[in-house]
Amino acid sequence: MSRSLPCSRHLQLRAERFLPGGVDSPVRAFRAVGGDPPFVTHAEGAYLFDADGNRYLDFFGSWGPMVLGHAFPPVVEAIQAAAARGASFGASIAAEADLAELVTRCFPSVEKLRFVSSGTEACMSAIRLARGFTGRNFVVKFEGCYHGHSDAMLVKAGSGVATLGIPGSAGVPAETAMHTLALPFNDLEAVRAVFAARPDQIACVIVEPVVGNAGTIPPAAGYLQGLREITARHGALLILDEVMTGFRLSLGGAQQVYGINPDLTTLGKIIGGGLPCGAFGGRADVMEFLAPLGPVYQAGTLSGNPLAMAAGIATLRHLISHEEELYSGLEQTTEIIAEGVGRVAKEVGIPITVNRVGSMFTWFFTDQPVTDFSSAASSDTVSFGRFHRAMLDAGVWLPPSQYEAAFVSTAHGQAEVGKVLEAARHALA
Ligand code: KE4
Repeated sequence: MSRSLPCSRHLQLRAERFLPGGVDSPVRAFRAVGGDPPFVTHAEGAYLFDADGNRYLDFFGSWGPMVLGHAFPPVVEAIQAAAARGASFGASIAAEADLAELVTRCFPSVEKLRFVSSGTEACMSAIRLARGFTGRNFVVKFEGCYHGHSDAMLVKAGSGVATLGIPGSAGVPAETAMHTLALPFNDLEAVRAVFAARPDQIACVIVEPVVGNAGTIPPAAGYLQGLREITARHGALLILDEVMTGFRLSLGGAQQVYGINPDLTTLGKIIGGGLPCGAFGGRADVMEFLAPLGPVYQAGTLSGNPLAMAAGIATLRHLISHEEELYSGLEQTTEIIAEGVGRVAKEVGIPITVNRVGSMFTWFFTDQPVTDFSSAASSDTVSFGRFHRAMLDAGVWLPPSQYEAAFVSTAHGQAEVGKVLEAARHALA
């Protein structure tokens, strides 16, 4: 290894020989903020450690799963014990129903569910199920919401509200994109218009109940209730994509916080305790359209994987048994951090809009309120990139994009609050 290069730089160059961009998921490449991504060697609690011996306070938490912090002992022990019994069987195990029972206890709208290996699989499968159950082809999603990388979800808005979606990525055929209608978030009129334009043609509406993938954007008052009423009136299914918000905003996710009863829910991230796991579930009459009971096919070699089930069970058991103080603690710590940095920015004349729901938040570098993707896009991403780099140099690792949510874990305590506020004072000065 060349002495002059930092280890992470050397590892990046090596990774680029085998992996496009040196990464297995694009956002990790730091293209939106510039500079080299540190290579992590290990993590513990609220901290990540890189190949050059640097320690970072972690505010992206593996993009959501690590709500209990890294290497949480009960989860580590559960994974180790499961691994000693064999990693995967491709056969039924009791732990699948054990975790499913915990999920249905936390999400009363989920009468039946199926485990998959990622949030993408959960959303892709839920959409196929909605189309199979209703016999309709069109799907409504919202700009700025991300539901994984299946073709039907990599679509951007056509010119008008009811116009056909257009591919949002190379490799997505127009014939696929045309059945996805992308509307502005927090705009119920647009939803009413698209149902009026396409009566009896829309299978489902899928939405992040609190958007995390445009940065954090809460639903306007009455918005989610409006989606529920409109979809029910038109016989379309409402799918809440709670891959990020599930077990994050409360034990019952956003649907518990906002009192919404969706037809289907997708889950991921926290449900696997850091291991590959997703799930989709909801009304039993809809779920029973799935093979082997019904005509909608869906399958997966590692679905219900023993190690992922063990990690998820250990995680959910801890969240359930410490619910009250755990979620109020996350709320308080996150408010102090998110609003505290907002105040520091205001003191030095830098406009930042702070959007926060529970323990997910975003500092938007704009003086406008951020209520949908177009207002999020008014942010000064160059300033955000400079802020990100300055915070990283100060040992605070924020998600490397203005359009991502930051997360606080139960491992973030008073010392971590002091550290991030101090780092922000220097970074924003
Ligand atoms: P995965 O396939 O990445 O497990 O889940 C897709 C997904 C679905 N729904 C929501 C609401 C999500 O936030 C995600 C994944 N989120 C991104 C972070 N914004 C994953 C990080 C990445 O792409 O590397």
